[in-house]
Amino acid sequence: VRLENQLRQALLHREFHLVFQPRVDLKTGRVNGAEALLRWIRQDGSTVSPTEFIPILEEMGLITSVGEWALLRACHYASQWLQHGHQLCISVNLSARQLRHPKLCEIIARCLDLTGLPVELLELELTETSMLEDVEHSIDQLARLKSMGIRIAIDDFGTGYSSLAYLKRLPVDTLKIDRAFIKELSRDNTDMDIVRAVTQLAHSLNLSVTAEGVETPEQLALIKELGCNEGQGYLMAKPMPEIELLQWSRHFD
Ligand code: G
Ligand code: G
Ligand code: MN
Ligand code: NA
Repeated sequence: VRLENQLRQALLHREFHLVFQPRVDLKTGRVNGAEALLRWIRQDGSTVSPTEFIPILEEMGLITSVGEWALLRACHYASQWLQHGHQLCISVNLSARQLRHPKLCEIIARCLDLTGLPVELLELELTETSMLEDVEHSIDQLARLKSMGIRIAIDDFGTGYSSLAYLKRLPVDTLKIDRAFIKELSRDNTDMDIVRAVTQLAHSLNLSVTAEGVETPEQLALIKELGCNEGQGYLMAKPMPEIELLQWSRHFD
C-alpha cells in the first residue's frame, strides 16, 4: 500500500525516467539500436527496480498510462537521434496488460505520428508469458502491429512456456535469448547446445536472434560463433541516459 501511494506521487512528480541500452550487430560491430528501460528515481535519490514496481503498476491499472508515456518518450528520443544522423531502432517493453489494450495500435500510431519516428525504427518487446495469456487475441493484436510495419521481439526467450507450435504462429521478428542462458555460456556446457539450437530454430523461421546479458569477451566470442545476430549486455554498455547514448554511438561511426 505504501508503494502504491508512492507510485501515485511518482507520476505527479515526474520521477520516472528512461535509460537506454545499446544492441550491437555481431557481424559489423555497429550499434543497431537500443532498448528503453524504465527507471524510478525518488526525490531522495533512491531507486526502485522495475521488477518491483511494474507488477504494482499493472495491478493498479496504471501501466497503460506509464507505458504510453515511456513509448512516447522512447519514440521522441529515437526520432532525435535520427535527426542527429544516428539511425537506431528503439525497443520498448510492453506488459501483458498493454498488449490486451483495445486501443494499443491507435496509441502507437499516435506516438509515431507525434514524434515523426519512421515506423521501421520501432520494436516492441513482449515476454512469452504475456503473449500466451490469451494467445488468439495476442496473435490478432501482433498481426495488426506487424501490418503497420512495427517489429516485434519475444523477450526473455526460454524462460516461459511457449511451445514451438506457438512460435510458428506468433508474428514476431526477433528472439531475445534470456540472459540466464548466456550467463554460464562456455564451450563445454549445455547452454552452448541450447543457444545453438535456439539460434538455428529461429533462423529457420526467419527470425533474428539477440543474446542478452553479455558480460564477458568469452561470451561475446561464443554467441558470435553460434550465429546470434545481435548482442546486448554490460560488456558492450550498461543502460545509460539518452544524451550518453548519442555520444556512445559516435564511437561506432
Ligand atoms: O532494467 P531492468 O533490468 O531493471 O529491468 C527489469 C525488468 O523490467 C525487465 O524485465 C524489463 O523488461 C522490465 N521493464 C523495464 N522497463 C520497462 C517498461 O517500460 N515497460 C515494461 N512493461 N517493462 C519494463
Ligand atoms: O527482461 P528484459 O530483458 O527487458 O530486462 C533487461 C534487464 O537486464 C535490464 O534491467 C538491464 O538492466 C539488465 N541487463 C542488461 N544487460 C545485463 C547484463 O549484462 N547483465 C545483467 N546481469 N543484467 C543486464
Ligand atoms: Mn527487454
Ligand atoms: Na530479456
